[in-house]
Amino acid sequence: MDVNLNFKKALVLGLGISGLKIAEFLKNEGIDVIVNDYKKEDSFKDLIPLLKEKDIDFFFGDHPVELLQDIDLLVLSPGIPKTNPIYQEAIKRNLKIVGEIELAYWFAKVPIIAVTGTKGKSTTTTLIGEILNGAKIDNVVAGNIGLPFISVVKNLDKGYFVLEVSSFQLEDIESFRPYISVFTNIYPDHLDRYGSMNEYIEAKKRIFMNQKKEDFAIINYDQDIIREVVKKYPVNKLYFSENPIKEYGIYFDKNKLIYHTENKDGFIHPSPNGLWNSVLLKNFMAASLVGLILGIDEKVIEDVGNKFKGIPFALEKVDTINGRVFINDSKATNPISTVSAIKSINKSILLILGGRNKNFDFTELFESIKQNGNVKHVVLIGETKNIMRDLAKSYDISYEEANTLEEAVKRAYYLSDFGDVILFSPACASFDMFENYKERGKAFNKIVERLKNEKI
Ligand code: UMA
Repeated sequence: MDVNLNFKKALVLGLGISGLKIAEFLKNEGIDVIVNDYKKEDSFKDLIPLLKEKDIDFFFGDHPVELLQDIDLLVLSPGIPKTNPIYQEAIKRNLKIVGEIELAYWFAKVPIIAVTGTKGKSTTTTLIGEILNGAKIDNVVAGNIGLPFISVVKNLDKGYFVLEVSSFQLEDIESFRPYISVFTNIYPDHLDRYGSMNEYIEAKKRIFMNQKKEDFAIINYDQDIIREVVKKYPVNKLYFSENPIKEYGIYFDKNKLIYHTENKDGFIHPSPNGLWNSVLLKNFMAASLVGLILGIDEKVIEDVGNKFKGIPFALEKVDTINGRVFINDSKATNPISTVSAIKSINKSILLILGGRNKNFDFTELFESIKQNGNVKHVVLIGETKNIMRDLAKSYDISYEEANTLEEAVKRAYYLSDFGDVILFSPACASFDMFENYKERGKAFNKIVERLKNEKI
């Protein structure tokens, strides 16, 4: 659609990657812009020359309501909570308030496939992009995955946007209407922003709120709560499940994914080496349904499943050395993620654990390791070594300690047998030994590469 924004001056709250792209976009549309962030000016010294060059006004260090003077549009970055004083005042004044996703949506010329859920959003979004690529359908993958929608919304005239959308982003939509929505799952999360699980669900379910009967929703059948929530929307519903279902959708049965849609029934038979864990398989089921709705050939979908290695540092399959599979889950910066990683792997595991101590209680993690029974040994690194050593002892879990990640990987390799998985899922932040989880992940991959080349 051709849009003419009828606003004179916008206030953009938050100057992270979304805020900057929103401000630049609005400025290009001929609107005066002021950006406001509660961090001190010092944090933005590299950005200020760019803001000045683009004639974007700024105010840092606080969120004073006086900034609303002359403003007729307030745009929120996703990380701005609704307790923000400027937001509260703007509501009182009945000002137009939108989030980045809504603003971008006004300019989108192609249909949208939007993925939400607590876990697996990025993986599912990436898989959908890969399936569209495989079918040679134009697409751009963006959103919460790390690329603001607003920064690419003018890049496509045909094909699809494949967007990862967070609950934060969904809070501030109004007309945003995906052609296909995907709801991967829901677990307690962001409870610092939402007072209760109910509030969190309220935000997430907005993904369906503008969908019509010609649109599609792809839903996790195995969570009653999501099935219940989607019921009242007029959208076409397709489900994915670990067990046989009668409804339209896809399920896992005897190494095959059986699908049943309005137009077609059939199966997809991905190689177990490709989709090697149950979480990934479920994400793939959801992505496959998108492919099937769009009429993409099963073989193309299957091929994506067979080649997919996972997204970087999130249960990423790095390599196989002498029958040992090395998995990089550096993104697991809390115990819950590591528990979920262990549960998703149906093989014997050597687990590398530990990092910055963020005062987590690791009891549940060790309880889970004990109960699950598939972790045969843990190698401990980082600041949490002492706490984890005590827990390993008290749960009678075989463990040892290492001084560096490299030493840990070598020890795990040494202790492993053919067919084992060496899983690096630290359950902690990385800041004791690395700059961030990505650097930590890269370091792990390099160690595995060196190990393969027998340089260590
Ligand atoms: N800020 C304020 N006042 C506040 C809170 C924050 O001024 O009350 C400022 C901060 O000082 C900072 C800026 O706002 O300078 C950050 O804005 P933001 O938190 O909205 O983050 P962005 O950099 O714009 O990135 C956002 C998403 N971040 C969040 O939702 C927290 C990114 O998702 C997303 O990739 C990006 O937009 C592009 O769409 C990250 C994320 O953690 C990966 N998402 C959460 C998740 O996945 O669980 C929802």
